[in-house]
Amino acid sequence: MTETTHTAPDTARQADPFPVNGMDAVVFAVGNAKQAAHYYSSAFGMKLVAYSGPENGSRETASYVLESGSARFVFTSVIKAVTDHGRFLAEHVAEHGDGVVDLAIEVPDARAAYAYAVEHGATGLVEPHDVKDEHGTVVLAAIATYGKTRHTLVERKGYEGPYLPGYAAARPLVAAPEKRTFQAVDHCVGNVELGKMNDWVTFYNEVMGFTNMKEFVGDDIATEYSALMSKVVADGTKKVKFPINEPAVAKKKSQIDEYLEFYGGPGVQHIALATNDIVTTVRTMRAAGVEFLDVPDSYYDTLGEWVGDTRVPIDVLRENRILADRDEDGYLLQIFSKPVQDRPTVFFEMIERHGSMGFGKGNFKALFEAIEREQDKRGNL
Ligand code: TYF
Ligand code: FE
Repeated sequence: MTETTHTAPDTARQADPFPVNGMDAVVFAVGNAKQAAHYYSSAFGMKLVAYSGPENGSRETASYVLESGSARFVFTSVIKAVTDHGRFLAEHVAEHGDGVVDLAIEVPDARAAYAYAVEHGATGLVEPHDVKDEHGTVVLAAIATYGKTRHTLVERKGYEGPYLPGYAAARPLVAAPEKRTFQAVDHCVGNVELGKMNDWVTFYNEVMGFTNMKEFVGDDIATEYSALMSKVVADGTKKVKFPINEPAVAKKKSQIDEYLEFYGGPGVQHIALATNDIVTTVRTMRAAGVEFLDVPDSYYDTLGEWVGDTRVPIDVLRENRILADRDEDGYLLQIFSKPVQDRPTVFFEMIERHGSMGFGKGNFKALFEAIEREQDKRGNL
């Protein structure tokens, strides 16, 4: 974790209206957190580090905290709802299936961040407050974003416990993979309703001072093949990147409409995870049963003509169905999982960046056609 001091802020930080340290955690509400913790351990190579449940004083919920590098996922299930929080989580799972309830952001000053956000139009959900245990004190606050998703603002103040007060350290569930499967959250994507993308982009501009990245999928491309529009906002240091998608009208039902229908409203669509060895990552995850989207072989027949030299030879990309894209800053390698629950909602992206700050625009056609083939299998014609 990066150390921040209040005494000697650098100029970039002074200029940043909403400084962030990075993503703190992606929090999922799920039907069976015990089994989710096992899946993300065995298939995503994550390590269980903390637990909160009836054994240590949490009678209402069980939560498992898993890490891989700087990435942290929390899986929470309701054991017996007794408070509004428990009822919220139980209803969330009933209505949306397994999904993301919180994209928690680590900030150097949660009180300042919350005040700035609320002054600039955010809906406050939890007022800033101290939470402490024998490992130290954290400050937590929360604001609402699209759908029922929230951003908890986490100020860690050098907190030394395994996650947050109330959590006890836990032992890994499975043996660690030989090589770390991924090391960070690269970006978190939200799907919002038709016509709402720009409102949410403006929300992040105003409420968090996030700026727009150049990656943009406009109408022209949307109507041709992609059936979605997308814009990306990021914090001043580009550590937190949030693409926002909305459906576009096309020949077939948009993949974003399919998500909105089955999720029951706006929410997190995919989490991209950064790896520095995507080939090993994909081989390991496939061997553990994770399914990835396939692209036609013809994608690889022409890839070499435009993508230039990549660390991984094209025949190895082909063998593993990994996509590649290049822009003026460099290139990236990426692959997309199929949805990781029965509903066609949340999925993952694995991404290896070499200079490129993009999101794989050159792959959108091949990728979206692959997604549409999956939609067709589900009878969505
Ligand atoms: O995050 C992104 O923008 C890329 C591209 O349904 C993308 O990963 C966009 C929409 C989508 C799948 C991938
Ligand atoms: Fe992505």
